[in-house]
Amino acid sequence: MTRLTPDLIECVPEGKLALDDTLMKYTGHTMKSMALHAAGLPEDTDLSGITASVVPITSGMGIIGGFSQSVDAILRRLGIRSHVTEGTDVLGFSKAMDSGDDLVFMADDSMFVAYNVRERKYITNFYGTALGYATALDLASGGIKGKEALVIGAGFVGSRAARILRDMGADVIIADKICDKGKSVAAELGVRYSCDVEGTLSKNKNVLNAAPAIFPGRLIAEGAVISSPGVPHYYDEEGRRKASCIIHDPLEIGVATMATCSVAFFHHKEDASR
Ligand code: PYL
Repeated sequence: MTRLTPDLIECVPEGKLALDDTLMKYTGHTMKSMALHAAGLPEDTDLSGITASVVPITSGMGIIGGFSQSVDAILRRLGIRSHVTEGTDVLGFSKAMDSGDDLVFMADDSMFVAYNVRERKYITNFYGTALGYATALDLASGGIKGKEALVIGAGFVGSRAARILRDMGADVIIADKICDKGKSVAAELGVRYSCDVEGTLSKNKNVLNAAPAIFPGRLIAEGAVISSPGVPHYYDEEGRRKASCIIHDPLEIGVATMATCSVAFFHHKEDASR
């Protein structure tokens, strides 16, 4: 998992990334409606009755400047009544409990969770990001069911995205530069795998790039739909020209989908996978 840096998220609180414009153009949804759709909730669900605390966590490599504020801003953009706790770590968590808030968001160096206090269930950012970007690929591709979908990266997000796309009915191929990693995830999921990341990428028009890797435009298939949560994120001019769309943001789609999946626990009692 690539650790975010303040420069990557500095635009998030003001919503300057124009993510909604990109998503509306390629998926017909806003970030909010796509996240609600991903979680199986009505796209006009009113989230203003939901409260959330965001707890800054100082452990390990410590606070990322702007991280809690970005998460808070994304939740507010969904209509959730959110705030960043005054205290950090356990003090912050205790204040979140005392506030009676419905959801608690907190991240250390290894895990970022949204905890639904009343249902006592959590959603990870790995799952929220995988579901959010798989949903974006499904929508932007005009429906991924019955189509080939390449997942690059068999890590925490890629392996979950491959499972989700498989369950959406896609013909999934998973490719990782560490061949055995892709092979074992493919075996677990019952999908195909490839050890030739670049060769497979150049042949696929529906791609979810969950790898911390940059691919030259010569490898991008003409008209490719690229759903790209991976950080660092960069496509050269040739890649941007050849792709029919490239969907990326540093934090928003993952956090928004974590939030809607956490809210969905109030509606569906079954556990979402994490
Ligand atoms: C959740 C992000 C998405 C990509 N990489 C993950 C990351 O950077 N995780 C570390 C988050 C640390 C947050 C810090 C704070 O400010 O509370 N503990």
